[in-house]
Amino acid sequence: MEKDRFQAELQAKTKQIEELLKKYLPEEKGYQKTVLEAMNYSLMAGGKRLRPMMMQETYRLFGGNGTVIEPFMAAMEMIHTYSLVHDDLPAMDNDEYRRGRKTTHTVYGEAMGILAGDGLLNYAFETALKAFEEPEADLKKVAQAMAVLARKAGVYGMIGGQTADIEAEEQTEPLTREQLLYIHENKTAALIQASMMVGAILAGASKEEIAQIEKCAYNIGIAFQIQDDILDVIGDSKELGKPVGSDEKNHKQTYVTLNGLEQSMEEVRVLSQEAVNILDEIDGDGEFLKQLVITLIDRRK
Ligand code: GRG
Repeated sequence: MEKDRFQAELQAKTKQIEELLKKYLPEEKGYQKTVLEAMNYSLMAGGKRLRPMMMQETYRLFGGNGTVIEPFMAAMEMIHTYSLVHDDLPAMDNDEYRRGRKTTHTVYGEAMGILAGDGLLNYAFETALKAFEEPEADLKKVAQAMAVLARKAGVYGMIGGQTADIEAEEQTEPLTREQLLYIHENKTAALIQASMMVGAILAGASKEEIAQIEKCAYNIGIAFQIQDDILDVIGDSKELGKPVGSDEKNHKQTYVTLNGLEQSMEEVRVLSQEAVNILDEIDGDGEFLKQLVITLIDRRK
């Protein structure tokens, strides 16, 4: 796909997702108004909206064309946003900036930061459950998609990865490759896997195809995290909307500190190409999705 057309499509799709998210935002009223404001503040702070985009594109790849995907797209961005809100808390990374603006706890206080994260996680499931109300909803598929969403976000997914990551920060001996891959697979790849798998499931993909997508999203997720670590070294804080150099400051072991910049960049290319090769095997229109994966190789933010 030609670069200009891809960029125009990317912008249009991002805008559509922003509109979709607005549709599902909770109303800021009642005695719990403050937490609702904090949830919406973090959710509407920008961000690339990659996960809902990948979900929708995978849904289309397998021929999906209904609205049943929409509540899941919004839910995925809510789960992703909650993880960022909690990750920024003083007890975790203690960050002041994210997505180019003050972090949620910096604006609303620590207690509200915790509650906004909790609120977003729970509201994500309340939102995803709305898929059952969509006219074309296939109950079994929606239930299967809910199960994937729940598992990949939980202790056998993202929360598990974050736990291992936090403990690894205290580890003085070098992390093993296996340990690092466990962290990357769960902390980062799990939500990308959930996004793409939910898209495939709701579009009616077969068991084998869902497994193919899980592997493809694994590659994308690991590549995405390595690139994130690369950007922490060579990125621009203005473009990123958050400070760089935090891994070095926190003496954090990453793929880059363990393998060097060159090898890390090469790994991002290889993993992304493998992901594209898997998408090539699937019959359907995967052009935009493939271009998106390629673009992420040298993303700057
Ligand atoms: C607190 C349970 C819990 C989990 C936190 C996701 C996470 C785990 C921590 C956030 C920090 C981090 C480096 C996560 C890895 C995934 C990642 C690179 C997230 C950033 O995703 P982008 O670049 O962010 O898609 P935007 O802002 O564009 O949505």
